[in-house]
Amino acid sequence: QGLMAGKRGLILGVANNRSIAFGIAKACVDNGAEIALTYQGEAFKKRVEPLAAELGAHIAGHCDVTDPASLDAVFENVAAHFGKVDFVVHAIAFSDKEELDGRYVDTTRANFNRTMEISVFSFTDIARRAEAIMNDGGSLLTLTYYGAEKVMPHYNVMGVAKAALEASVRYLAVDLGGRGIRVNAISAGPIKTLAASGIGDFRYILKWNEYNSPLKRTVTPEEVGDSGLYLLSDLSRGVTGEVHHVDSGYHVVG
Ligand code: 0WD
Repeated sequence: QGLMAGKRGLILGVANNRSIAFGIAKACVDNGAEIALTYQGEAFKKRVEPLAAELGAHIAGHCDVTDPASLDAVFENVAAHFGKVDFVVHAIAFSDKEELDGRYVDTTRANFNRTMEISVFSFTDIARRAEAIMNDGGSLLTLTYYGAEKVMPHYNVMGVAKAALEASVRYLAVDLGGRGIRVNAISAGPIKTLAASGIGDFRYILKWNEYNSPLKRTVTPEEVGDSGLYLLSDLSRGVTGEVHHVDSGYHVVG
C-alpha cells in the first residue's frame, strides 16, 4: 500500500529527471500517491511528458507562475481530475543568471522584483489556490537553500528571496493551520540541476559542501525526495512552519 496510499497531490517544478521535484514525485508515487505535474511552456512539455508517463502522473498543463490565468487553469484542471488534493509541492525559483554572480548590491530593480515574484510570491499564490481544493490535514512543501540564512558566494538576490520564502512558510503555517493544513520547507544542499547551472562557480560550491559537511558528500534528489515524503505524509502530522535541512548536515558547520 505505502505511506501515501489514497493521497493525491500536485507537484510544480519538474523540469527534467534531475529536478528536485522529480525526486519528490518519484518518492510519492513509489509510496502509493497519485500525482499531477505541470510544465513551463512547450519546451518543457516534451521533457515532462515522458516523465509523467514513467510515474503514471496526470499532466495538469502549462504553468508560468507570473501568469495568473495559467495558475487558474492548472488548479481548475487538478480539481476536475482529482476533486480534492492532499499535498502540493512548489519547487520553482528564478533569477537572471547575470546577477547570480558578482555583488548583491548591484541587483537591478527589475530582476529583484522578478526574482521575488517567481521565487517567493508564487508560493503564497499557490498556497491560497491549494487551500481551496485541499482536504483538511493536507501538506504544502517548498524548497529553499542555506543562502537564506548565511551569505553564500554568488547566491545574491536569490538568498534574499529564499529568506522571504522561509518567512512565508511561517506565516502560511499560521494562516492554514486551523484546518490542519501544514506548511514546511526543505533546505536542500547544492545539487547539480538546470536551475543550479545558472549560479556562478556552482562546481566550487558542490566541492566545498563535499569537503566540509558532516557526511562529507553532497545530497541527491532522491534523498530530498525521501525527506519530502516524510513532510508530505502523515508521519510529520505534528510538524508545521519548519525549515528542514537535507544538506548532509552542512548547516551545522557552515
Ligand atoms: O542546488 C540546488 N539545485 C537547490 C535547489 C538547493 C536548494 C534549493 N533548491 C531549490 C530551487 O531554488 C528551486 O526552488 O529547489 C527548487 C527546484 O529547483 P531545481 O530542482 O534545482 O531546478 P530545476 O530542475 O531547474 O527546476 C526549477 C523549476 C523548473 O520547472 P518547470 O518544469 O516548472 O519548468 O522552476 C521552474 C523551472 O522551469 N520555473 C518556473 N515555473 C513556472 N513559472 C518559472 C515560472 N515563471 N520559472 C522557473
